[in-house]
Amino acid sequence: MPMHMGFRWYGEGNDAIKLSDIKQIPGVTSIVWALHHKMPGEIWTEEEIKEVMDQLHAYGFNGDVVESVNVHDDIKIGKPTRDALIENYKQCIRNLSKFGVKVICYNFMPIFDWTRSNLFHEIGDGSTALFYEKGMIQDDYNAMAKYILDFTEKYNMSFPGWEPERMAKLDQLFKDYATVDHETLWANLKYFLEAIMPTCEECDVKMAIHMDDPPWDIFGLPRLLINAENIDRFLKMVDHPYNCLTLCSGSLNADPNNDVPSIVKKHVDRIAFAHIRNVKHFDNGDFSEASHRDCDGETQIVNIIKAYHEAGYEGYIRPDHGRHLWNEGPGTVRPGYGLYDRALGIMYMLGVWDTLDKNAGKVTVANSN
Ligand SMILES: [Mn+2]
Repeated sequence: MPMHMGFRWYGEGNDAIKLSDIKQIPGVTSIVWALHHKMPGEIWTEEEIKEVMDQLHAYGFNGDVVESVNVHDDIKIGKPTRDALIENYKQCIRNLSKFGVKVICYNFMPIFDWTRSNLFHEIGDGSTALFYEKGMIQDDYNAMAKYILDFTEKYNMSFPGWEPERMAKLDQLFKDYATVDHETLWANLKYFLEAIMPTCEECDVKMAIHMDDPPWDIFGLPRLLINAENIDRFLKMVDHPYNCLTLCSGSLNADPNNDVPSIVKKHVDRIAFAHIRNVKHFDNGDFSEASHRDCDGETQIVNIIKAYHEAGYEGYIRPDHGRHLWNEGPGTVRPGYGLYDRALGIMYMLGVWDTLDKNAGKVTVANSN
C-alpha cells in the first residue's frame, strides 16, 4: 500500500475548486475536509458529516482526513470550562469515526493560527504567494489581525482559525492568555490529549498535531511545536500510538535550522499526515512560500519525499499551500489554496516517488481507496 495522496478542499459553496477538478489530478484519493462553519467547541453532527462524505464518495474519494477540528481557547488556557469542551471534542471524534475518518489534524497555537503579512505577494514571475515579513509581525497584533480580517471581509471568506467572532474579542483573548507561558501550555496540551486518547483508540482515529506556523513565539504568545527537540518532547509526553503529528515541512522550515528529513526518519511511525511545502528564505528573516520544486526553496523537498519513501510510509500526504497562478488571485481562490500550483506540486511529488519506486525495483501501484 503506497501513501495516500490528499488535496484540501473547503467544501461545496465555500471553495471555488470543484471535486470534479480535483478528480483530474493524477493520484489523489483523499479529500482533506472540514465543517468550516463550526466554531471551536461545537459538536459536528452525524447529518453534517454524512452530507460531506456523500459528496466525496460520489467522486470516488475518501474523507479519511479532517483538517481541522479546532481546539477551543478555554482548553488551551486551561479554564474550568475545558472539561465540558473536551467532552464535545470526544463526541466529534466518535461522530467522525462512524463515517470512516482516520486522522484529525488540529493545532494548539494560542489565539492565532498560521500568520502571514501578505497573502498575495508578487514573487517575480507573475505568480503570487503567501509572504512573511518579520518586521510586520512583532508588536501590533491588532494591525496584523486587521489586515487578515479586512481581506476576509472584502472577499467574503472565512479562514479557519481566524473566525471574526473570535478576532472581535482579541484584547480579551490576550488577557486570558496572559498567564499561559510555555510550561502551562505544555501541561494543558497534555491534559487535553490524555483525556481524549481512550476515545481515539476506541474509535481508531489518530490525533495529528500540526506544527506551529511560523515556528516561534509571536506577539508574546508561546508556541510549542517548533523544532525537533520539542517534537521529541511532545511524542514522549503522551507516548501513545494515537498521539501523532501532522508534519508540515513548510511550517517547520520557516526556521531554516529545522532539518525536516531527519525528523521524518526519526518519527515516521508517528506521522499520520504529511504536509509538503517549500520555503524560500531571505537574509533579514523574511520568507516566501515557493513552488514544490526542490531548488526553488530550502526545505529539501526531494530528501523529505525520499525519507518517506525509504520508510515505506503509508500515511496521508498532501501538497500544502501553493502559489497562485494563471489568473488565480484575491477573490478567485483562497490564499495558498489555488488549484494549479498544488496540482503541479502533486505531480512533482509523485514524479520523485515513482522514480524512487523504479530505482528500488518496485512496481508503482496506482493509488486507490
Ligand atoms: Mn501545513
